[in-house]
Amino acid sequence: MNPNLPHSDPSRLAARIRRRAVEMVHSAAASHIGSCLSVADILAHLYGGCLRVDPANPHWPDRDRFILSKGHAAAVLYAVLAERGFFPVAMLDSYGQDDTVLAGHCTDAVAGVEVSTGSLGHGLPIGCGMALAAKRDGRDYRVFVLLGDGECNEGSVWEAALFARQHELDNLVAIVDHNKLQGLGAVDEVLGLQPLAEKWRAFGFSTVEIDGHDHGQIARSLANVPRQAGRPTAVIAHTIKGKGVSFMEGSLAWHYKSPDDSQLAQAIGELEVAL
Ligand SMILES: Cc1ncc(C[n+]2csc(CCOP(=O)(O)OP(=O)(O)O)c2C)c(N)n1
Repeated sequence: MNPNLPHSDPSRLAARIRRRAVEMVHSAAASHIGSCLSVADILAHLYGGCLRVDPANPHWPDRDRFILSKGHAAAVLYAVLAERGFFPVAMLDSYGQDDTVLAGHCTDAVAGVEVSTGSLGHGLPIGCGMALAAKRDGRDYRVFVLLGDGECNEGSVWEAALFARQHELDNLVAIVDHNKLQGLGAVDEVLGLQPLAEKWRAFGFSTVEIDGHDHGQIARSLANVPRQAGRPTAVIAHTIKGKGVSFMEGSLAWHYKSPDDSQLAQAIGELEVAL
């Protein structure tokens, strides 16, 4: 890899997409910045080298598929796609504005976005279909689905998990962004999921728990897929909602709040990355 490209260094790429997401959400006066920041490190690894994708040919049939099932974190996905060269970074300025394709929830009108998401609970079922299609077509692409932990309250997630094991979809990886908060409260209080990793194991997934902000652990967890022949993989990534901006970290309010001008300045200062 060329070390001068931002995607060659996942920690640098993560910082850049955090900053871009904060700026986008600020200028659009939009929500979900906490949800964006918790997955920035994971996205930086996926698009920094893990995924087999070609930005010049986003519909390449043998590409790995990625679905951001928690589609409300669209800003940070658009940021990483732009950094990776799927479309010009200047387009990010239109996020959340009138007449843009960069809608507040993921839309497949954007180059590199596989599936429009935002209604929670749909990404894993769709990912199962893609993974099954790969098997039936004799193709070796993998399918990665990033879900929220609150999203795991949706029954469709667990129906899809049953399906994945039954069909031995070892080309499927479910990554759960386990930031312990959802929109209106703590996951444990709204509808608890513990023991979460044990549940995925019980559903037949080869399951690993990681620190979702530790670059070594993220890289290792994504490097060897499948972990076990015949079994889908689950990566339970322990994360912090709002990670990287002190006053947003672990704060429920930043699910919906948008930073004002002085909060934007403080966030940019803390992220310590020039664009
Ligand atoms: C089917 C459905 N129900 C409700 C919502 C509203 N909603 C948007 S984000 C959110 C919380 C999601 O929490 P989590 O999956 O933990 O993601 P996080 O924001 O913490 O990353 C909810 C309930 C939705 N988008 N879709």
